[in-house]
Amino acid sequence: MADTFSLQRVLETFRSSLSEEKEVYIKYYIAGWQELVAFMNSLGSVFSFISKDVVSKIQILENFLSGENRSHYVTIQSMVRYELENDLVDLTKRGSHPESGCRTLLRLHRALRWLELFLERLRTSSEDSKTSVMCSDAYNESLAQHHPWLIRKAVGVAFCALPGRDTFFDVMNAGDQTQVVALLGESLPLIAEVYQITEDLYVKNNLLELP
Ligand code: 1PW
Repeated sequence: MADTFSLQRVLETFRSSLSEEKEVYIKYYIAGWQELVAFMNSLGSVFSFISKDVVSKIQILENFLSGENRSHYVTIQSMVRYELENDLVDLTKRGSHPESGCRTLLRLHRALRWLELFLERLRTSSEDSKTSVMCSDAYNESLAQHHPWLIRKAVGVAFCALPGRDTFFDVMNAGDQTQVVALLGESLPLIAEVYQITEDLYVKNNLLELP
């Protein structure tokens, strides 16, 4: 992973994450998140508490990917099957498996929805739109419902410190605004598809409320 963010690379990693059978490769899913962390870090230190949590979630999943049971952690589908069949998930309250792959990935999955909503707003925004408003609208519509008051407050403060729309487009490193908008138009359906496949899997297995 390079230090500078590139929207193009995010697109490529999410594209690589879908198998022909429409399963989601965990390796590329977290690679996509690593790119997004680089992006958050380029936005300044107010985002560091947000990226820290994402980094620790990525780390938990990476440990599974390189651990002795790694053959079960190739796709999100195989992970869910394996962890459920072997009682490795705390289903109703936190117990002996507080850091299962299923509950860890669920946190990233919820955040991905926020990202999707935000990027869609950015794509269709006009020059006078405010990034902080787009960010918090997307957040309130998605992730906020899963966060306690204190986190919602802290996230709100971070959003206020976001750079303006022009800077945002620059940081994406994908050419002028027209090109960024085009690339967003291309990448959003992919992110949405990865999100929806994961969502359907979690619904089917009744995993959307994992503690
Ligand atoms: C501008 C681009 C940024 C894109 C990334 C957005 C990610 C937003 C994640 C917000 C994290 C806020 C601080 C941490 C909260 C955790 O309590 C929470 N984690 C997440 C990812 O929502 C829940 O994890 P937990 O406490 O149940 O382990």
